[in-house]
Amino acid sequence: MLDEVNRLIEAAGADIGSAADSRQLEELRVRYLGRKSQLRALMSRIGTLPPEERPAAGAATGKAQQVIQTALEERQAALEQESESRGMDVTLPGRRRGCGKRHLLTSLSWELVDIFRGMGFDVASGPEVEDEYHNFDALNTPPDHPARDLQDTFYLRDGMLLRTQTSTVQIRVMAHTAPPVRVVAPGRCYRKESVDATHHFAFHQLEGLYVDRGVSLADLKGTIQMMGRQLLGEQTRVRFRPHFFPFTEPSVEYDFSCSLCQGPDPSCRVCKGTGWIEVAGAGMVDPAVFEAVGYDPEVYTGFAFGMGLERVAMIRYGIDDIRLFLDNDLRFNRQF
Ligand code: 2NL
Repeated sequence: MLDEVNRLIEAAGADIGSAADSRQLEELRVRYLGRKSQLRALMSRIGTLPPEERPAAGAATGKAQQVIQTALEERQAALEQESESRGMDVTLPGRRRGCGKRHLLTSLSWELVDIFRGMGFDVASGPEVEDEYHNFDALNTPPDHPARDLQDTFYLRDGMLLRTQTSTVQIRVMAHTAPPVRVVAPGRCYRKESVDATHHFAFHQLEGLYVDRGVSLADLKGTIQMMGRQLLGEQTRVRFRPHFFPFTEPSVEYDFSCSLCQGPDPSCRVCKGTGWIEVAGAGMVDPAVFEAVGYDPEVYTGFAFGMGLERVAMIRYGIDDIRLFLDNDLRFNRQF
């Protein structure tokens, strides 16, 4: 019997020592100490032994129970320590969380807003879902104007549409503010365009408006000049070319001198050898627009200008595909 107990202790010790986790340990506890264990069987056989052998057998089985119990506890403690050191090293540096940043168009818009704030302009915003009055009628755009075509504008239910320019915001500002007004309106606009490298159905604009007594085309030119210098550098020159918009008269398109080659360079990829970069349009607010918002065109004059933020960003950073702005590809977004 004593030999059997010793063999049992040895076997249990070996099994417990190689148990890989606490689930295996629990199985071993049941096997070696449970009600159906060999040890229990030995214990219940003690009564059948000759009386003089019983004390030694009782002591041996009791000792075996203790030894196995201790071995189980020690192994459990060892396993716990092992898994702690494997699972968590408190000296490791923390996992870095990706940090977001502003989108290129947002920072450009903020930069432009800052430039215009510096010249005394306020900032305004308004709804992207507009009505035909604010988007077209008040801007002197007649019902048969091609811009109103179903092909060019996203129309919604109940005479609503997605604004095609942020002039809608300035109309709203003028409708509830007496002149003088100096305001810029950055924001998203929509046009029903087929998407390609230079066109997108969703784009961003910044428009500006200055109304007061005696505002002239020279003020417009000075303001655009100032923007160009701050945006592209002190050496930037501006030029106006005649154009047409329904909401301004006269109307112009304005160009900046090329920020890359600083002059006509036949091989320049930004200005295509002309020395000038076409930016956007502007003009003197048409008297019909003033009448729509209740300003007296005999008393007040004003200039307005617009620009596409994508266009400005493409010029400044040499971006060749407008689709990149809204793709949300981090490889692009992270660069700015
Ligand atoms: C462009 C040209 C322009 C305006 C926008 C405007 C606004 C009011 C009255 C009159 Cl409330 N005009 N805005 C005027 C001329 C041009 O935008 O190239 N945009 C991207």
